[in-house]
Amino acid sequence: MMAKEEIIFFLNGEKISFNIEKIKHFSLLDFLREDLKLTGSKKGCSEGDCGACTVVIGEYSPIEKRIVYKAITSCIYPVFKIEGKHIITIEGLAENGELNQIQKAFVDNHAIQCGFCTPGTIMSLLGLLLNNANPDNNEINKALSGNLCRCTGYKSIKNACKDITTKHFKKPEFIKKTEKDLKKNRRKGGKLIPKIPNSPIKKYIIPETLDEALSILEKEKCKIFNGCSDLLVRINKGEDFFERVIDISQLKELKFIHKENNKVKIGGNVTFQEFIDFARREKLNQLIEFFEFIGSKQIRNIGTIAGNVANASPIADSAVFLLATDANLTLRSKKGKRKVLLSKFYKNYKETELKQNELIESIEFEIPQGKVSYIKTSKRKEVDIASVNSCIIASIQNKKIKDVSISFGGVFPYPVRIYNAEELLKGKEINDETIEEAAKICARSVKPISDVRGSEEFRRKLVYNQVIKHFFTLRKGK
Ligand SMILES: Cc1cc2nc3c(=O)[nH]c(=O)nc-3n(C[C@@H](O)[C@@H](O)[C@H](O)COP(=O)(O)OP(=O)(O)OC[C@H]3O[C@@H](n4cnc5c(N)ncnc54)[C@H](O)[C@@H]3O)c2cc1C
Ligand code: FES
Ligand code: FES
Repeated sequence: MMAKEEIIFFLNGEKISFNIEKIKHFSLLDFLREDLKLTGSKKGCSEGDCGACTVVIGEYSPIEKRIVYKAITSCIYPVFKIEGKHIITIEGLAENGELNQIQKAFVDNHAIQCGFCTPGTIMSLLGLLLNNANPDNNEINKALSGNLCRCTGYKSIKNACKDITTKHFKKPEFIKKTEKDLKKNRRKGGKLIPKIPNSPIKKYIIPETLDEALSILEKEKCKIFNGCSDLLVRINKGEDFFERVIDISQLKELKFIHKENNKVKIGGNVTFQEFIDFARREKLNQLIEFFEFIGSKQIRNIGTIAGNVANASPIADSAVFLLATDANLTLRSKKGKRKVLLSKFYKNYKETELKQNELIESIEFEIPQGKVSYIKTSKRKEVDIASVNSCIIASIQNKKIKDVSISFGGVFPYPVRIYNAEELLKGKEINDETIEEAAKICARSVKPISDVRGSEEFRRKLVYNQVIKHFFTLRKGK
């Protein structure tokens, strides 16, 4: 594979070929601010939490077969991902000296507030309106969930958004014009040898095909980069360093969602948002509700489900849900494929079945036929990590529990199923005594640790209370 000398992308409607050697910063935010001197996107946290750095990316979606727009946090987005994409920043919005519709609405509705967060907030709303020109309150709230305001609140910002929708949102001309070019200039792979000062990354490989990716993984020790919503946070904090990287986020062979009868199979680079959009098309409402629990809109636009599972965090939300569905992973290497039950995938804290030459090709699970109840206890509802999270899927007939699965996160070195409580419940009449007994078994079976998110005792109490609350919800039929 030849080393590439330049990357080609679109920036605010303009096609740009940029020499790799001139890229001096690894995150898109630093590239924009420091290398291109576009300082409109702000740096607040560098961890994907505050939304001040939000920009919009336009790209071709192989799933939807059209150009889609996504608000993303540029502080945790590697700059090398921008090849063949349209990067839209606050600087591009005003056209012919006139403020854009969203900017005008912000002025008219006093939504500028502190000013520092405003570019990011405007870009989040642009991402929303480009996909849905007439959003309801819930959709506006979801779009703003990753933009933190600690000065005034969201009332004026939401008023500005509603103001735009009543006046009919028009897609900016420069965005429309770029769409044709974007279809022609799809992303190309290649090997990049960056010369980024103070960065450990010496080789950034973007394979064109899955086969190429597997051959590389077979031959050299490379870190798999996918959405990077975990990895870039750790790199930005100086907690992780990788010399050689293989970016699998655009591999066409991993970008699919299939549904056959009751089974869903998700490719290894499908993002949370791509899955939510699929669930919406298929009217899988329980799944939409669950996946919209995760992160913020910006994070769901980049983070993948396979990455969430592979990262092996004890509180990974999708792993807790998938465990309860008896999900299967297909692990793939140059030598072949193997299927592993998710319940057998985790071996210890951050230790999994995955070998150095393997990647998660797909995740397969059955759409729950029973009722699903998911609880995540965290300090904030949006963009927060759980102290304890759990999922119960139960089929209840004539007040008897026909089938049940119970999974927990945050109470063991990895997400776990509590099989002994499931056994107790199966076939039993659903009443207060049985539920209390199951809650006690769960609380006894877990091995939580004390850390910043809660003491061991607190977590054990949460386990007990979550089981009681799950069955309260399930009995009410919610
Ligand atoms: C602000 C913020 C909020 C968040 N909120 C939540 C939340 O509410 N709930 C939650 O569960 N998580 C949350 N997360 C974490 C979540 O975004 C990640 O866990 C994400 O799903 C990881 O996917 P990724 O594609 O970004 O993985 P990456 O960061 O690219 O990679 C993560 C790990 O997985 C490996 N990997 C990735 N894909 C594969 C593959 N196909 N095969 C093999 N290995 C692979 C990588 O090598 C790496 O070790 C949040 C993150 C941020 C920054
Ligand atoms: S700087 Fe805070 S999310 Fe990027
Ligand atoms: S708008 Fe910046 S803190 Fe409120």
